[in-house]
Amino acid sequence: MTPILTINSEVIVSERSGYGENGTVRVKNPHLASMPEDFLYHFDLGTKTHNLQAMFGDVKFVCVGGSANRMKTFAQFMHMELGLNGGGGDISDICAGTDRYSMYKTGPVLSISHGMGVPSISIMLHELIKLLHHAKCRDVVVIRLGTSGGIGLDPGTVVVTGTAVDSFFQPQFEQVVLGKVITRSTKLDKDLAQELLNCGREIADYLTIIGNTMCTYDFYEGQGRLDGALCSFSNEEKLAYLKKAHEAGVRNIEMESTVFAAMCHSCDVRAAVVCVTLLNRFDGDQITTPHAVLLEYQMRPQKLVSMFIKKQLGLLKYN
Ligand code: R2B
Ligand code: URA
Repeated sequence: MTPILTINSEVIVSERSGYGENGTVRVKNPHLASMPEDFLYHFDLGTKTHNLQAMFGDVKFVCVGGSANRMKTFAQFMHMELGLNGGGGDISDICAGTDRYSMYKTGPVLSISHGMGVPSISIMLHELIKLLHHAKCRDVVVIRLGTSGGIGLDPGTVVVTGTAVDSFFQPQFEQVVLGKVITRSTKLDKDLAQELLNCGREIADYLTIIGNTMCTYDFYEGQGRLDGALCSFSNEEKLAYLKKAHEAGVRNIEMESTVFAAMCHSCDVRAAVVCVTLLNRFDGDQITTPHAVLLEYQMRPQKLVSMFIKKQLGLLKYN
């Protein structure tokens, strides 16, 4: 492993050491190979109890998002878009044995919910990456579809993340491991982001841009909101921080992108983040937009990603 940076704690290492064999997903854990069984507890799936290769070996696109309902809607939408609805029947939750996450599969597309925040998505990603590894999936793309607060953008704008940054606007994710801070790079796949942007540009109904996404550990004070149960700063301080974020290229704020980018990058998985903005944080903190409008906003990343998948599968032409 090659040291790449040192930031106020431990040496930071680049764990990227080339692609897995034949485009397979790498796990970076020497202990896994000697385990007689790997049970993915939060998915209620295991290497002894399930034939993971038969169930998931053909997966090419994994789409993840916070809400279980939204990811079910996405799976049903993709099922239609891929012309698979003739097969009939409802798409069932593969993780029905647990209520931690929901998972749906339609053709080569897996749709999984990850809950809110870094700890929740990180648990899901550990198990997802191992699942893709055990299933011997190849050339998989993982995309997070989400909601966010915009900075200087009209509500409803779709932001494809260029770089995921932390609350100090740094492209890194810090994790405490055995009492020490480990820092990982949050590099995302630039070509994939560009391809997604191109799809967004073909959809004329709303604006799609590439911008930096700031990931925070909290929705309220952590995102500079004045309307939480606690608030330790003034309106002026809040606006100054948001202005600084904007100057650093941040165009939206959400709560999962840094760990998502860091884990995918470390395991050689091509990854992207596509989030719609629900409000412009320069104008306020509360989300009071009518439910129907929010639902339409949430479909925007789904439509964009559906277009991308269909192009990749040759079901739609590239312009
Ligand atoms: C966006 O929206 C959620 C908070 O409302 C959080 O999961 C995120 O990243
Ligand atoms: N999600 C967030 O994390 N922040 C917002 O402002 C809106 C959605």
